Amino acid sequence: KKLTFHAKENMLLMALASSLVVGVILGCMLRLLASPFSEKQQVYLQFPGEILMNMLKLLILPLIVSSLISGMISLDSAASGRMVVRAVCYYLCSMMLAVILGIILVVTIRPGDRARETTGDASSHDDQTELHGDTGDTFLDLIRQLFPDNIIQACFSKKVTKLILADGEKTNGTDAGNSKGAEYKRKLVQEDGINMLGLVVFSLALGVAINRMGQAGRPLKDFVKALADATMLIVNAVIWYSPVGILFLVAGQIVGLEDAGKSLQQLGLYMLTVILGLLIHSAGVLPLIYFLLVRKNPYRFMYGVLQAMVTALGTSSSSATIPVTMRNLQENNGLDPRVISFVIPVGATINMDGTALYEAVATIFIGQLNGLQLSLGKVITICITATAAAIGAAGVPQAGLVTMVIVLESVGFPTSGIAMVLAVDWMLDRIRTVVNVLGDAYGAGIVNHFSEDQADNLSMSDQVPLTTD
Ligand code: DAS
Repeated sequence: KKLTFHAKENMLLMALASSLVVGVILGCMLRLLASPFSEKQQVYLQFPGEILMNMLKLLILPLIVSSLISGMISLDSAASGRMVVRAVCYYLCSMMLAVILGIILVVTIRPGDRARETTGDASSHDDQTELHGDTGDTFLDLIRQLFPDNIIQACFSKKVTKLILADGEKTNGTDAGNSKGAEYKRKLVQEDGINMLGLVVFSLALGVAINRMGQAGRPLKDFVKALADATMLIVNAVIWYSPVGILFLVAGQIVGLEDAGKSLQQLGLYMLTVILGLLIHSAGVLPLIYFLLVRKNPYRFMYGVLQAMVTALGTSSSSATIPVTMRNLQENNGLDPRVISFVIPVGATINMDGTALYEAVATIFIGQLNGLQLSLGKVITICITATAAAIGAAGVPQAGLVTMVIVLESVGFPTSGIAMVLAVDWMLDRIRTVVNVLGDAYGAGIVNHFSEDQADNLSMSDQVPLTTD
């Protein structure tokens, strides 16, 4: 049975990898032979991929709620408290390391200076047009400056959130960057998608409440356990469809690309800087941290979550990848289901190493393009705000592009620079999402190790397995 299981897993992995390759080939062929593609044709082409995205998104709600609550129920408060502290410490350290790596690379390679020299256009420094208009209310402006968007979104109604973010109607910039940036911010604020942060906080609170109920909470405990099992059964079915979905997602994205040639030429060095940073962080820094703390083969661990990494590459969404990440960690890497159900939903919401690195690099690149100087103070500010912006970014496509506004504003760089990096964000978003998911997986592996090691023995009222065997 075990052999069959591994054979099935490897077969699925092969199917996912080949669907990526076939998707790229199909996309390129359609661009060459059938361009230009109308919007409607692009919709038809991406439709099978949209079905995958929506199926995975539908699974997030039942999976997060049931797994977080069952995680809370199965751990005594001391063990869960220690687990949260370990996880958050790891998240902050790994994101800060990613930002520092990104800054070192972008300051060394200087893609923006090179691009400016080649194109010769020293864009004017004074287009400090703000994506945000001021709300004219000091208190609201203070909230807007202090908190990332999705924390504002979790705490306030949509109406108040829109007022605080003052997006759209107050935009006084005319160039593409501002309108695009405002469009993304509007999308983030108005998107009716699940507010992950609110969901995580509610689930943890409900878990504590059920624990407090003692015997009276038993029916809810049994219900939550059954819901977690049933949801993972559906995940097992959806994951077999994912190669088809990923193929059409990638093909549709490539067909819809704007003039890739021009932007690749101008932004090639910038892309190289981001991809190099993401590669070093995911193939070097994260495995090293895991090895130093857990003393096990980090690449074998990475192989166990390869399905999740490919799903992240195809969907550009770490939230949508949660079901696959949890399944891989449980079935391939053998982590304790209670740790997984605790650490992954939180990690996918706030731990984004790839996004943190990307925002630091993109911000400094935009500064270089505008010939703006980078003082030590600005570097320190970028370290802090890029980490905060990554924490605030939702696990949805191109969220990191929106929260980058926080980093740009913190150092007074023009938010209109977003238009510069927009053209290649579709690819960088995929790759940074893979790094985000890998960072979450290593975080779960490390927390799991210390939970076993510290004889936390995860004392629990009852065993709550994540997946049915
Ligand atoms: N696509 C986001 C994610 O799902 C990352 C980002 O936009 O930066 O993690």
